[in-house]
Amino acid sequence: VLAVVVTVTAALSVSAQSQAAEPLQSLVPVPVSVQARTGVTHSLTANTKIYTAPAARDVGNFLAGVLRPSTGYALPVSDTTGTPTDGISLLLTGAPGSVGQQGYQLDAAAGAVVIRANTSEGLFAGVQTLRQMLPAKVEGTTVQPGPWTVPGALIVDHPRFSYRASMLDVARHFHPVASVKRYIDQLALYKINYFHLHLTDDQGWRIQVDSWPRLTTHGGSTQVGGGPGGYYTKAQYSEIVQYAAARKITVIPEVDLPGHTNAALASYAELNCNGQAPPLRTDIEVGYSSLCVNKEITYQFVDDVVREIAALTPGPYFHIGGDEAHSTSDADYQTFMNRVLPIVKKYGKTALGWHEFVKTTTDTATIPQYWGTTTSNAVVQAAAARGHKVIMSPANKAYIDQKYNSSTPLGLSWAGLIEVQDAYGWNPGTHLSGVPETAVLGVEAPLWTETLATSRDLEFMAFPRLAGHAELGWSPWSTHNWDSFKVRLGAQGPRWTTMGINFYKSPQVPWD
Ligand code: TNX
Repeated sequence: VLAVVVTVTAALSVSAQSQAAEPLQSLVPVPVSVQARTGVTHSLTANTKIYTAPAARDVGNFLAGVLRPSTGYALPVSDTTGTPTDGISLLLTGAPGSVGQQGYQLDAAAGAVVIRANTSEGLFAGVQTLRQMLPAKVEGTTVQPGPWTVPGALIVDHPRFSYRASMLDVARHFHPVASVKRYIDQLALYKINYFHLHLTDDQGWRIQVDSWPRLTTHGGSTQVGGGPGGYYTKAQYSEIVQYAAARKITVIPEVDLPGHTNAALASYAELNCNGQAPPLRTDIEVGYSSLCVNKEITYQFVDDVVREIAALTPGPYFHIGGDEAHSTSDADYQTFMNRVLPIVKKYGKTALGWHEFVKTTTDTATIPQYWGTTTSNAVVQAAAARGHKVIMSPANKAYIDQKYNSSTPLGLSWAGLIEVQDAYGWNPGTHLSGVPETAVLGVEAPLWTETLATSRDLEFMAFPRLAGHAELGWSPWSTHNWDSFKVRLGAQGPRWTTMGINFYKSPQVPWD
């Protein structure tokens, strides 16, 4: 009995003590360096002002947009060219060199919070850290009682990899613009800076192409399970691109070719080798469809599609798919890519593709996305040796559409059951033999939607694993530690609850 009493007392005093320091120990992704200013705090008040370098006004407005609803404060945003001694400043001067193009320094002192970076992207990353230093209720959409206290600290931080992404499949189940924006908001929380949009597949074509209108009017008219499907108009796609850009996220459109094309083949008979349009498909088979490699119209089609979508896409990348082309012969696949990769280049974009496409090219500007389940892959290893950068999405680790365990109600399981610790337990810089860290562009977590129809479904599969992949992409490997991560992850729970995120309450995580 005595022992129990002592233990409880100790536990209470630890948690009481850790109240003030807690946010600094709860950051995801964990920063490169955090020095607590012991005994120092900074409080937001009704008089707090936000000051920004003129070129970072948008980041200041974003921060004000996060803080105003819950604090109820006015938080006026104004330009500064100096170093204010009050409020929150977002400055493009004076950052240490180590923060590079995407990192930041955050100095929280009693008088002022000052974030410095070399770019507005860096400031935006610093703002995400500041959000996590405030109480979880700061994420509320209605006025909450304070106090709004930030622990005193000096944080210097930058990412391990420049590319940190998630993919959303809007083809298997269509996800409307509002759902896509909601997901983009969630990516921004964890410093993810690319959003890969899987726009086409066997079950649906989701982006308007003026020169081939039936792609959407017919090819977009259904989805897995036979529901009504849908598609984005060009204006809606641009709205998504702009919304992401305001969160320092670059959109990468994917048009999956030459397989995964039943929706296109069903929309235009002339794209089929036999001249006959197949019916639309609402099942989840893969590997049965292929564009007709030996018809010239196929390349007119690809040219039109790439031209129209590239014109709406300010980012540097265009993803051409290339996966599971099981009904395209190897020779045809080679012929097809030899024609298609130059089209992507002609419209000013760098080609990304699922890793198998890289066997067809020696252009080291192109980027394979590894999605296999083994730790050695000859095609990708050879590409890395030639000088290609590789995106790491090993399906048995990074696929956030896979079930957590055998009773997970949503998701698939072909790549394995992936609990939170499994998702976190790999090193992108050593995972694939012959693909050293220097050859890795970054990490991407794909969210396929054969079984996912709503935002609640997306969230249940993405959270909490997405936060782990974000940390694998951002934080130095020297900080990698499951016991530390699971506690920091548990501290995200109240934030997600406040934001209405439907997350999986994994028993592996000590949820706050
Ligand atoms: C494989 S991964 C696919 C997708 C499926 C996914 C489901 C890849 C490049 N292709 O077509 O949606 O598995 O997990």
